[in-house]
Amino acid sequence: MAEITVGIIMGSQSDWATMKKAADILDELGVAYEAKIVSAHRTPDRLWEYGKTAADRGLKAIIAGAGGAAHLPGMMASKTRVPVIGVPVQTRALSGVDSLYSIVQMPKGFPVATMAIGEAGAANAGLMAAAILASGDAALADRLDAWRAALSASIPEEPQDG
Ligand code: RP5
Repeated sequence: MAEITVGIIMGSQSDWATMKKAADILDELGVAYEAKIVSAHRTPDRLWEYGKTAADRGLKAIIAGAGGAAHLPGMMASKTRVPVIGVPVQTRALSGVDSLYSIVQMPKGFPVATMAIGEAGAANAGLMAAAILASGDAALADRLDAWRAALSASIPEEPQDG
């Protein structure tokens, strides 16, 4: 079985519908990952343990999604040197602007690579994790190049009616 190099973590089961878009991309690109519920507020000890062991377990990127007062990506970045890619989950009350601001405004020293709000951000997080891994994995680099070329090829030159 392929070594797990990407961790997808999220604050709640309710985030999975969004975060699955990251998992789908990793599946398409043949990247092994794990998906876990790790809440900054509800399971802080789980968060700490995950961050403490992430590098030694061989993780090369962590995709962290949360909504509202979304502290998970930033707290994870404070606990591990493994690059953290943050996904602001869209909320009902503030449409995810709360999540975005919570994730993007990190103080100097502990960066979180922050994606767009919602499903597009989650999919891009998968692509970003793959791009990080591709710098040391030629076969994955080829698969990522092919994925990007296929996307470009799927865009028509002219708009169609209807
Ligand atoms: C955050 O609160 C989670 O990341 C989720 O986006 C949000 C709502 O969680 P639930 O109340 O649906 O569990 O911690």
